[in-house]
Amino acid sequence: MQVDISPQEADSNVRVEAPVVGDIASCVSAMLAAMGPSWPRPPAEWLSAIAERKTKNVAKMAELLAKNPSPMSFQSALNVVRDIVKANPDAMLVNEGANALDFTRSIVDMYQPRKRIDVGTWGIMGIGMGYCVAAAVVTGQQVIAIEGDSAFGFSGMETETICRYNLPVCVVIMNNNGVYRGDEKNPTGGPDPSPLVFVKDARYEMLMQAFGGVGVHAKTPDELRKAMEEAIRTRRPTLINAVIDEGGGTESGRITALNPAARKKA
Ligand SMILES: Cc1ncc(C[n+]2csc(CCOP(=O)(O)OP(=O)(O)O)c2C)c(N)n1
Ligand SMILES: [Mg+2]
Repeated sequence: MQVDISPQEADSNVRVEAPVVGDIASCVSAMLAAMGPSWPRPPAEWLSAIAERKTKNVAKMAELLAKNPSPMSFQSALNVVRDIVKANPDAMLVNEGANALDFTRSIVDMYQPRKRIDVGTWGIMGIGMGYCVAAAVVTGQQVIAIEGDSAFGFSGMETETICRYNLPVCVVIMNNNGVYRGDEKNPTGGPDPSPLVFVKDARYEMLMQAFGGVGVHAKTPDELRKAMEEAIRTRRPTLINAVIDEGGGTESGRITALNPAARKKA
């Protein structure tokens, strides 16, 4: 069963047996009303097993969010973003990347509908800066973009557009020096870097400074928090280069395992 506000989404990636089109709260209310009060409850054992797993996961995540490692982990940086979004529920949240996407999806809560725009089902990199420009112009609200460093690169020149129109956009780059992580080795043993890694410690914030916006190099959660608060207070175009542990990510979706040749080698 898939509940979606957009009918085109049903069957878009896997076959859906029961597409339900509508706002999810209205759909659930309608289903509950149709089921009536005599619907048998699921077994208590199953419900408590799920509750137990949930409590364990929440506790594990709370522990990771509270840690303060140097360099920052995705979790310690996103703990800050989570607080800032909570304090600014009217802001639009834009999100793209791999780990930078997956972790943000699971850590940063939303408080109002239609405030979150990300790469969607197909994970298309490059939408981020265009979304920022459009969201700022259409809504007039503050925009917060959480970007992987690779994802940002697909449309990073739009920082010029953001500055040209002086849009209230705060871009936070989760800079782990590459795609998934920044410590991959060239598998052929040659002198070139692995295709997954970028120039170490690239100073992306200078790109925003080049066009007259604010650029911040943030190495701690405190620096990140201060810079995000300042961006929202001033509504100035801002790019925060958040330095993340280059070994802290994983290959998103474990796609190598889907490659039959790679599986044979393993
Ligand atoms: C248009 C497009 N090209 C390529 C990809 C493949 N791809 C998926 S995620 C990703 C980048 C992930 O790196 P980054 O944004 O730095 O995220 P990280 O995992 O490092 O946080 C790429 C290139 C894609 N999804 N879309
Ligand atoms: Mg990255």
